[in-house]
Amino acid sequence: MKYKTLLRLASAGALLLAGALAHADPCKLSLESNDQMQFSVRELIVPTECVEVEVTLRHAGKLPAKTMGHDWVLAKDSDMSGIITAGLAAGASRGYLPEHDGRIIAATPIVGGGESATVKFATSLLQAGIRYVFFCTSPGHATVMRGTFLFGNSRLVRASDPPK
Ligand SMILES: [Cu+2]
Repeated sequence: MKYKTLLRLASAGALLLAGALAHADPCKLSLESNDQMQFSVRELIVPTECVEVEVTLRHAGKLPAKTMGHDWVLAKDSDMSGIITAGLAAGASRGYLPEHDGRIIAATPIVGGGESATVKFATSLLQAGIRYVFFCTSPGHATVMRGTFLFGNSRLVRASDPPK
């Protein structure tokens, strides 16, 4: 009796897993931010097969954009501090993002608690093997709200696999 129940549970679990995998599109990424000034991931990886990437940033917190707003900005490592400085100069009314700044590869608008925003961009803007960074341009946030964005870096993907 007990054994049978266990079997049924196991097959239900397998079905759920298969469903999740079938829906997972490696070209569509999502991450969360919160009231503690954090992103939910430190690294995002996109396979080189993706022609277009879609990134969705969700704010899982409760604080409004005015006090704890977050955005998701993608750029080259070497451009990050320049973009943040220009974003500060642009100010809150422009969402702490400089307008028409060629250094910005992709950016979402700023979101507050309970909101989300999505940005789509072509991977033709990216070079394989270059280390990109993503970060938040709200004042002071990028010191903690930042991570690495990799476009098809299989060597690094393998390095994170469990050792055999
Ligand atoms: Cu932020």
